Amino acid sequence: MSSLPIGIVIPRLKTSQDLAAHTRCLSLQSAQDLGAHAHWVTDAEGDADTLLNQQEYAAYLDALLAGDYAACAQRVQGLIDRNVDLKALYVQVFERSLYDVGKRWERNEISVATEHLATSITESLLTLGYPRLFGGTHKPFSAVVSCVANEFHQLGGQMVADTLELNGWHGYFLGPNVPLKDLLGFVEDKQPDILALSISVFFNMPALTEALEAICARFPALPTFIGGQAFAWGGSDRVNSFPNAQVILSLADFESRLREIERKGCAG
Ligand code: B12
Repeated sequence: MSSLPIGIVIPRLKTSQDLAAHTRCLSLQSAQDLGAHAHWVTDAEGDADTLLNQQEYAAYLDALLAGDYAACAQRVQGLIDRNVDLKALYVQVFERSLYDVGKRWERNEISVATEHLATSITESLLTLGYPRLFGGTHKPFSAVVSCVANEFHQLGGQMVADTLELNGWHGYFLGPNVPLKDLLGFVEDKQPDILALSISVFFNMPALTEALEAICARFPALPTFIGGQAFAWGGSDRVNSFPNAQVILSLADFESRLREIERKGCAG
């Protein structure tokens, strides 16, 4: 633990007790997992108010929890009109608010119905950025994005697919709960440059491992990136041990990998 740059990765944890509490509640298994979790700690808590200040964010979250689509859409459209970075919008507003929704649901402060409503409003809000997202020209690169079998959390995967489009890649997003044999068949058919998998709940790790075994056997040269909140509970070492598989937790790091692949593709 002593080699972990805590001051850098978890800037918003104020005391060592905060850190201990987070570590306890998540049963983090390694420094790498803790570093991974820092992504969610920093994005979901604290005052990440680059796009929205605390007051604006609180108003947005209240509107989301109240099911007030128009108020949320007005706030988001205002940001899009200011030409903000869509990834920042995704992380600082959509991801952050859904993590806050999740916390309230976990504490029984809101019903499943309210959580579903907030999620469905957020899914609709993504489309406000689509005129900008799909307006550009495409590079000759493509990716398949999918949730593993039994994984129903699809917004992270959708954001990954949108990040591909933002970067001029063609993204095929298959959505939630994709059976392994169908995923393999689709990859065979499309021959993408990369595969990206999303996993949110830790109990789906066996499905992910099974998928990686099959993917490595059938497509040994296919770079496969895996991300999602499940890694806050561990598992990244196991996933990284597969050839060509790599855990990537943020959209920014994912973009860096796209750049690398573009460079290699152009050079080769
Ligand atoms: C909405 C929601 C649901 C919805 C999902 C609907 C939908 N259309 O997606 C439904 C109702 C289906 C659901 C079900 C369940 N859920 Co739920 N859910 C949520 C909630 C509130 C929001 C999820 C979300 O969209 N987040 C926002 C997205 C944008 O964040 P993200 O997925 O982390 O993605 C970001 C990054 O991780 C990254 N990323 C993600 N994937 C990838 C992939 C790559 C390659 C890369 C580079 C990056 C990347 O990019 C994104 C942007 O930064 C979360 C709370 C939370 N903390 O997220 C709980 C949460 C994920 N759910 C949870 C649970 C427990 C469940 C259930 C087990 C509940 C139950 N008892 O039935 C089931 C499991 C269903 C299943 N088999 O999958 C827990 C998971 C905890 C754990 N131990 O794993 C959470 C954290 C809630 C909590 N606080 O306890 N849920």
